[in-house]
Amino acid sequence: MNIATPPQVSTNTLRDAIVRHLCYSFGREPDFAGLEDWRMALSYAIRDHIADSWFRAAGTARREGAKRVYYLSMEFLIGRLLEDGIVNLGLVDQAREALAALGQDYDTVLADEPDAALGNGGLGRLAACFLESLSTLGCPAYGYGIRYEHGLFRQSFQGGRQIEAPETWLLQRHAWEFERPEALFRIGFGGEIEETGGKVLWHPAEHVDAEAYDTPIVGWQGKWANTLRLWSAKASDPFDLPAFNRGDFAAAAQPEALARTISRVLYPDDTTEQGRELRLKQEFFLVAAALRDILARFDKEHSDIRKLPEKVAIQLNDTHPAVAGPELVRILHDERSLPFEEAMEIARGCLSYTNHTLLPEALESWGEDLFGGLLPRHLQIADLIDNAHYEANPSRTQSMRADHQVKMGQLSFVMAHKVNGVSALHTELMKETVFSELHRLHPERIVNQTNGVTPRRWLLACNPRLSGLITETIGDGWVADLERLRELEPAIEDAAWRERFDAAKRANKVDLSNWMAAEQGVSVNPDAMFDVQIKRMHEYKRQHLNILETIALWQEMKDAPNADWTPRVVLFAGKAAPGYAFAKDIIRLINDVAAVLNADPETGDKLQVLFLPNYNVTLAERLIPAADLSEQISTAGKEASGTGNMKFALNGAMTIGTLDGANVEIREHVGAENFFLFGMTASDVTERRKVESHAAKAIEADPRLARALQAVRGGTFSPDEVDRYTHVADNIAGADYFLVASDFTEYWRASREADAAFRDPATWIRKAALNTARSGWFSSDRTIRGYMQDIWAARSYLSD
Ligand code: F58
Repeated sequence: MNIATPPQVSTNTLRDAIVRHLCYSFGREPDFAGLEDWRMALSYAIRDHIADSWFRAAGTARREGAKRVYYLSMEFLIGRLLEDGIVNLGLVDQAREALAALGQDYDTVLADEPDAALGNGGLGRLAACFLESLSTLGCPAYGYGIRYEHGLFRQSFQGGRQIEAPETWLLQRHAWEFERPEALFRIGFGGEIEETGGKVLWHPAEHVDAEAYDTPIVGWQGKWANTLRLWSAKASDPFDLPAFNRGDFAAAAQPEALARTISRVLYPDDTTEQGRELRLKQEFFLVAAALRDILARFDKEHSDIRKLPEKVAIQLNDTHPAVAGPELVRILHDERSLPFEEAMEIARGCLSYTNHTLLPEALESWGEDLFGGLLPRHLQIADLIDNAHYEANPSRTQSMRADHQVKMGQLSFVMAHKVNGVSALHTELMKETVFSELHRLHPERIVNQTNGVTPRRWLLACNPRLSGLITETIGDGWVADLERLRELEPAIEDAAWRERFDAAKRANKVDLSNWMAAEQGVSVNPDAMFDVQIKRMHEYKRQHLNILETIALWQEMKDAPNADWTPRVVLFAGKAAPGYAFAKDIIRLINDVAAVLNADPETGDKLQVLFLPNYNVTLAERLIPAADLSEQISTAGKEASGTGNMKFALNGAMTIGTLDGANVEIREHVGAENFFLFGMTASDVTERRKVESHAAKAIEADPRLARALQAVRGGTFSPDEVDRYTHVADNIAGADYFLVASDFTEYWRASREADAAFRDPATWIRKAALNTARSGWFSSDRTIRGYMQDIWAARSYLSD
């Protein structure tokens, strides 16, 4: 099947389309148009081309009766879409020129788009990269998620403390979605089970409607586009007329308000118990709507439900959509009358599950009262699944239904034909820890699919200087075949080429410095090493290790201010879950340290610290191309993969990191000599935890660490409240579960190695460039090919 590349679009054609949309889609004459009008008009002009490719792709999939991949995820962290669309259609020059001809600045117009933050972090961003790769590869697929009215909260700082405000991406006009009032499903909750004549019927007590909104996601060169279908909750019976007639207007509007709560807000990764019921409702809402939609599409094209696994692959993005197992069995058994065993087999043939964490607190489990109250039939089915699994595997000792809980990880495992981890190390640890028994019983089920990132957004679009240089050197084949970056290696041996590589990095750093001066009022030295840690705030990610080392460095600088220090700008960004007090304290500590260090006349030109507020996809796109050093310093065994680590390496930053997650594979690819390794391995970590007073011993052995901790404890950074950080120092010196103290000395050593390397630009630039040249394997195209082959048995409908 050959799908033609879309026709080339000239600047004039695009300009006319923009004006046409401005006038006739938005009713605005060019002379009176504001920035948002221009952004919307350009988006619509681009969207027209995406839609053409979308229709062609859907037509091909229908005609061919193609197997579809369905990616079920509670999160899609898509960020802005306009630049993505323009870049993938190859229309950057035309769009820039068309806008210029209309008196508008391309970058300003693009920057007007809200950043859709429908995700917490890596898991949600991975889902977005996967959609783009699925389209690039021409694999027929749908992403299914929830159309949250409010995405991840907006973060600001007051007195250094995190303040959360609601995120309102839908308040600005959004160009990309198509409302589908005809794709509407009624979703039930609660109620009773009735057993009559050997049949079981579920009579829910409460109903909510799920309405679809479709966003096309276009792949590289516009050859294919898939659909992101997000569900919005509406009241089945929106208006209580009797209440209105009684004059009780608040009660009359209540059904609508209650129903909408389900898709009102994205759950932040939180440690609190509150709102657990609503979260489960959201999960079932997504799953039930998606499965009904999937089956409706299947029924249109095929008649034998037993063929479902041949035509439908459903990927569960973590356990959040795990109730898809029982729900699919319920539909097949209760509604379509298949025998229970067969229903289970068919469901398993369709389902597969990705695990993203081994942290015990993040493995979902639901109390049976809550679960059974909301989903009474699903609780029964979970028991039936568990019993069937036990009967088939009598040596089993652990049940997914122990302790009055429904354990979603185990349920997902049992209901999936494949279960995957997201890096080689993580997958091995899955086999050894959380899923050890299930792995023994089903040794063929766990497979690895190391994460990847889309090179279109994370190199081509976000770093035009570097991607321009790459294309000039090796042509543009790398964009769809990222491993071709290896072809850069001969050029890297050429000093003149290295200078150009360095000039691109330096210009990116100047851009970032200017932006920080304008936005944060802080001016930094663009010749300093830009040392960047950007990710969710979590103890296992150890931002506190980074700030402790920075404090120790500052103290040494003050001891010898005239020594030959490598100037550093230490940049942080990341949000803490609103209920995660310790993570919020670390943010405040970093801000307090920044205030003291940045004001120190003795060291201010050599060491600066900045915590940039409201980390999101757009900020990542700004920071990553400008980074010299990428901080990937999690406690070994805790970071499932990481994907930021890949983006940095791809953009020519060196990593300082532990042997955790995909760092292990990044180091193997870029070469050990081009990676600053430090710290304990996952098995060292297990051993070290057994050592009595391990933190105290580490502190005793390292006076630098002792002094830095003392400064934190003694109020050096909180003179107005001396004991503000006592508990942080106590934590590190005490239980120190994440082994900050025990890894400190090695981290310090590796940081000084990085300093020394940075002082030798010729060597540094070569190493940085080799990181780019050897990161091609971390493309999400490679990851998706792996899923297509090993998990989904899905194929591409493109051939070139
Ligand atoms: C992340 N998980 C992993 N979870 O931490 C990271 O190592 C990995 O690279 C990435 O997934 C992709 O595989 C993650 O982002 C969440 O954000 C959850 C969202 C729902 C609540 C619990 C956290």
